[in-house]
Amino acid sequence: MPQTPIQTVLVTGGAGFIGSNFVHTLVEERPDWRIVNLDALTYAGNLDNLEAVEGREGYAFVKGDVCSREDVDRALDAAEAFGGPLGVVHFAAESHVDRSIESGLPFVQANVMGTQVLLDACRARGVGRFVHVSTDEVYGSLGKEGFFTEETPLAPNSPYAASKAASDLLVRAACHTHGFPACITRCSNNYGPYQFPEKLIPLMIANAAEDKKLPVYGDGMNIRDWLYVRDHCEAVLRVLEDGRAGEVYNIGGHNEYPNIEIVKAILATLGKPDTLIEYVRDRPGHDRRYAIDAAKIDNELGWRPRFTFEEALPLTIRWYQAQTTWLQRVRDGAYREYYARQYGS
Ligand code: NAD
Ligand code: TDX
Repeated sequence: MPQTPIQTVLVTGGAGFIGSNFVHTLVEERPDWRIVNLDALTYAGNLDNLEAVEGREGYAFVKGDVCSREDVDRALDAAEAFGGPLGVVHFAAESHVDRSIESGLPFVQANVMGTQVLLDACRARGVGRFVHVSTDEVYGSLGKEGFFTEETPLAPNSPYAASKAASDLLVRAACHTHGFPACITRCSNNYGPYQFPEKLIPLMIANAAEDKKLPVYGDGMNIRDWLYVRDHCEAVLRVLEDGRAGEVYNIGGHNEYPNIEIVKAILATLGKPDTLIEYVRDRPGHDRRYAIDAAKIDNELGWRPRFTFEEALPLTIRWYQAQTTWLQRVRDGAYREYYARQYGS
């Protein structure tokens, strides 16, 4: 039995890539729970991702900014109206490293300020469970050997990673000072359905499908530890139900690949030639390698990934191939019309 019998979940950033997958995971795995989704619908928020749950009893969407106490209170009101013990899962963030290199301030605003506003509001309501969804990037970059554990010192290298590390420290402080019952999760790179095609895997699939060049940064030998998004969502759910307050849980799949191998695997699956690959200028400050030691969440909460890369990468490629309309609407901006149609402007 879960230590806290949650009945309602407030999800922030539920219209984004991982947040929308988490909403779908909850609908499937906890069909009795009520869900409130608070999302500002930035360029990365897409209600097309949630068409299947729109109108469902026990689901409510609140358009709002986590930086606004008024918006957060509205979402908490909606969650309290559903009743029962409440848990909060905080996904909302600016999430793309390249954008943070262009301009760091929106990252400080959404990721740092937004997290503090949310913490204050949740604490004032006596929220009993809170999961802060963070990233392995807060640990910085690894050499050829070793893994990030929960004890690895924070050494973020991009403005994105620094803003996430700052938000982690604010959550930590809320736990330490106020006894606020939060957990922090730090996950490696996700892939799967509904990922905005600015990130490596969906960008490469979309470009290859149109015979466009596939831009690989630097020498293509930077390594990421890839995890299927459904596995991440199930890990977050385990932490929400049974994580120990004040603890950090790393989430990863022991699934390291250099970028160039991912790109070549995508081309091979789509039957496209390697000549589409174009090596381009490296990302400034580009972290060389991420790799997660996920022993703690395995030992304490019994979570480990269900999907192998060999099955889930082709699954993901097929999903994008089948969802040409979704992809087209994201790429030409039409996905933004959904909100106006559904909710009025
Ligand atoms: P995403 O960019 O796809 O989605 C972010 C969502 O948050 C969007 O729906 C957006 O509209 C919303 N949002 C942004 N600013 C907001 C604000 N101020 N108020 C309310 N909503 C706001 O991101 P993602 O890839 O789904 O990542 C979700 C979370 O998981 C982030 O916190 C990210 O740091 C973390 N994470 C992501 C990965 C990954 O590989 N994508 C890995 C580890 C951790
Ligand atoms: O066009 C590209 N070419 C390329 O070579 C892009 C977009 C990326 N890359 C490289 C950079 C990275 O080494 O691919 C790797 C993955 O890049 P991204 O998809 O941008 O992910 P990353 O920077 O690793 O960060 C992601 O994982 C951790 C998410 O975007 C973060 O939100 C998460 O915290």
